[in-house]
Amino acid sequence: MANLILILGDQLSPTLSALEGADRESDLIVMAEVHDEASYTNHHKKKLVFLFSAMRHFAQELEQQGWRVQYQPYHPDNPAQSLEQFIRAAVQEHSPKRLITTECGEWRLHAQIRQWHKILGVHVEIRPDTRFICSIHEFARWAEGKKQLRMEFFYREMRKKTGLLMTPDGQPEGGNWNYDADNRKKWSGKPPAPSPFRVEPDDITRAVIKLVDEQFSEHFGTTDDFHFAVTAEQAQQALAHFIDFALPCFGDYQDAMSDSEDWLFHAILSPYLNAGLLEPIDVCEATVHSWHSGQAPLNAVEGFVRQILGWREFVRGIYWRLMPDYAQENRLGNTRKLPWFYWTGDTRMRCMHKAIDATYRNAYAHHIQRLMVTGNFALLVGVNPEEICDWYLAVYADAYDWVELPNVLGMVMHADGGYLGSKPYAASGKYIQRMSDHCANCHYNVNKATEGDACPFNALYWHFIDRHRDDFASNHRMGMMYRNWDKQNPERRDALLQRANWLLEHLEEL
Ligand code: FAD
Ligand code: DLZ
Repeated sequence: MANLILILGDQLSPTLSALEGADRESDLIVMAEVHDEASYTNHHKKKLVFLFSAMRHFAQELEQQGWRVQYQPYHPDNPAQSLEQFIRAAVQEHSPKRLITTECGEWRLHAQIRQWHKILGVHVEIRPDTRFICSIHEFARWAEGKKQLRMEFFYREMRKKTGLLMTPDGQPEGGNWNYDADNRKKWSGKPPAPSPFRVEPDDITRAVIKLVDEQFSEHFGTTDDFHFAVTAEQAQQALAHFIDFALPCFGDYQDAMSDSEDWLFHAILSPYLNAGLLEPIDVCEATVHSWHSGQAPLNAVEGFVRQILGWREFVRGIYWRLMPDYAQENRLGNTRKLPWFYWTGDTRMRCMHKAIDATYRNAYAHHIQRLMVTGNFALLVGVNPEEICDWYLAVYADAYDWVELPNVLGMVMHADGGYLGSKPYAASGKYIQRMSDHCANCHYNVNKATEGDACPFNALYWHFIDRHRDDFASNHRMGMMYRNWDKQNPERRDALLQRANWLLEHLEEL
């Protein structure tokens, strides 16, 4: 036999580099659902259903296209409980010339695969993941010598490289690189938010739902109402649905939160992008096309393209540049345990309850919920970065280490000392009030700060500012916060710190 080609659960793309030049007759594609990958974190049940079902559909499509595929469905008694055991058995059975794979998205697994040539006695060829717009090497060249990295400058380079939203003479369309100033509207219920794209589970998905309910019953979340796309064709339909119904308002309400709507005008495409059912460049091009055809405004399309061409590529570059040391960073010295209500949603803080409850039901929360609600709270109370990172890795259908870690450790927790972001996204309840209608339905009063029924975010915000003076007072983007803090009279400051200390001691009761 010629080669074994390993395709991982998030590599479900016909364009995968591991498949380039492969021979359908002599090469064998291997894919496996294994216990170790399904349980290295408390993966949400819907994430497991999505990934196993998408893997099974992809294997079936490959076979229909004439590829030879060896596929291991999950069973608790499988002899191979890890990818390494599975590949060992495949190597023994087929004696391939080489094992070919595409670089994987997690340091943990990457480190294992890099040892396989020694342990398994097979030549292992690891190819670059060409689905990303910026390669690991290209990013490293861009980042070389810079003390801090700024997404905005990287994004401009990517705009120039791809020509997306660029005029023929090399200028940004509309004259600006960024239209964020137009993208901060509160949503008051109008225009109505579209329903998310839905696919009813087919036989394969129903079998996987049963499997996950039986074998992973202890995992977070629910399989109820599973409606994600599980094939590339369906993911394309999800993209078309987004462009038709949500993209025109994506920019305006990008930062909004709602007490009654889980998805608002977001794309809900990250699980598909990250598993390979959609390619980032195709998604960007499709949305730019909708601007050219007058279907969506520039602020929406530019804002959306920036998320994928900018943020998505940027965080991946940072991950591979700084791992494995990055995962150990804790520059703010946080030690607090993750409050238990992150797993139950059982808290009277309405915004937290809503974000966690949506996460439990959907394996999804939109960016602002992740950043400014659950993330902001973890930052303000000083949760240990490892614990909060593990929570984010577990609970979202789109979560993989390469994208989750920089977002949580860098963007939310500022644990990398500001390498990824110039200032922490710390905010009081006022921000949540400005961007949502949660506060009107909350047990706590957002207009109070020191009283027993005051919004916890308020005093906790000032406690964060006070306790991190040495870290942030000289940051010019934080100067105003420190001036505001110092301006308050000493009694008020004491009362705020007392309230915050009480809250920190009673977090589980909030
Ligand atoms: P939209 O809001 O419609 O955005 C469009 C696309 O842009 C997304 O599908 C995604 O591919 C990309 N994108 C947007 N923001 C980011 C970003 N900051 N980093 C990378 N890609 C981005 N995204 C993940 O894919 N996986 C994660 O594990 C993940 N963890 C996050 C944790 C935290 C604390 C925060 C603040 C953000 C995280 N993000 C993560 C980024 C972002 O929240 C999700 O990509 C987005 O919510 C997915 O929903 P959507 O497809 O509706 O996105
Ligand atoms: C996330 C995940 C899960 C839950 N299960 C599998 C699996 O059974 N088999 C597999 O090949 N991959 C799985 N994955 C994805 C990997 O854990 C890992 O996150 C990615 O392959 C990194 O690129």
